[in-house]
Amino acid sequence: MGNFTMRLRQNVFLISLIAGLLLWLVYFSYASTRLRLVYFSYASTRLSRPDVSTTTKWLAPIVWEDAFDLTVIDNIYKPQNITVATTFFALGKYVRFLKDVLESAEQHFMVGYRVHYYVFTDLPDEVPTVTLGEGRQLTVIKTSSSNRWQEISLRRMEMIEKLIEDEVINKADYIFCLDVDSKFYAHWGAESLGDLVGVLHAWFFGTSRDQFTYERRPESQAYIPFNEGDYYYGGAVIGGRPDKVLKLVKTCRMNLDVDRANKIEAVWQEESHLNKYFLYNKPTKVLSPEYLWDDRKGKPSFMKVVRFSQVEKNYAEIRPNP
Ligand code: UD2
Repeated sequence: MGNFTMRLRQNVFLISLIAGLLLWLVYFSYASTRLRLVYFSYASTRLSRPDVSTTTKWLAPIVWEDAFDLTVIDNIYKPQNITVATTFFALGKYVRFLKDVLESAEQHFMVGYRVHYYVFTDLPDEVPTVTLGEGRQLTVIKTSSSNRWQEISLRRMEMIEKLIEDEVINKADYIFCLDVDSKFYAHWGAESLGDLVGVLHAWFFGTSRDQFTYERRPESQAYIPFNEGDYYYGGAVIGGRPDKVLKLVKTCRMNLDVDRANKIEAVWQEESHLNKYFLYNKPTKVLSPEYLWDDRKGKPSFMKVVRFSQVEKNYAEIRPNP
């Protein structure tokens, strides 16, 4: 009887030992696979752009090629069936830019997503017919022009404000407001979406803060002193959730109104007011200059891709005033 109990105990001990070892092996292989996965995803998304900064000081992403995984991003946004409103202003001779910008947008901009273009123009009959993909539509909004290009540019704020309040707030999930004298050259997709989105101006990327062309006169509502400022943002790209962009354009429009009453126009019109707004209301996502390059500019090594770029234009010929 004593022998039988001892053997039973030995067997139970051996079985427990083997089961424990097996469990430990299963756990070890699971944990190491996880570790490897975590390591590789870290290496492929975080370490692939050591040449540029991929976050701001307030930890907003700065979007660069090879710093995001589009498959993961599309898996987030595609099931949501989102609509992206997109505005272009084409007043006077700027109507000639519409064909290229719209055709190239159909090739590269938010492909696979619903897009609703809103084209503001004083020349509706000259809006070109562009074949739009599935889920994409275009609305023309007749708008009065001005004999000053500065006025045309800055009045976009109040017109976007009205458009969002009247329509976009109920119909779209995101909005982008883009300069029309531009062209898409490569993919621009859901990686650009965020609550409040700004773009780094190609000509000021990498320059010191003192060289930024912020409004420097304290009399203007757009005033930024020399010791302040994060980046110089381009006025050609504003984006985000409609309610966030509404707050931005409304604030800028009100500050433009105050400036007008005080007979002062900021050095870069609404772009100066936009820079002031972003200083105190930080964008939640910042697009690198890949999203606003300039055809006249060479391509430094950090620019792995040009997605959207200003086309060359003869300012004297195309603008209504010098
Ligand atoms: C810069 C900004 C622009 C705006 C402007 C303010 C960039 C790359 N560009 O561009 O966004 O902030 O400074 O001064 O950041 N427009 C017309 N008809 C006209 C004149 C202008 O439709 O006769 C519209 C058009 O949508 C154009 C926009 O206003 O894209 C801005 O005008 P611009 O491109 O001539 O201004 P620019 O190049 O100085």
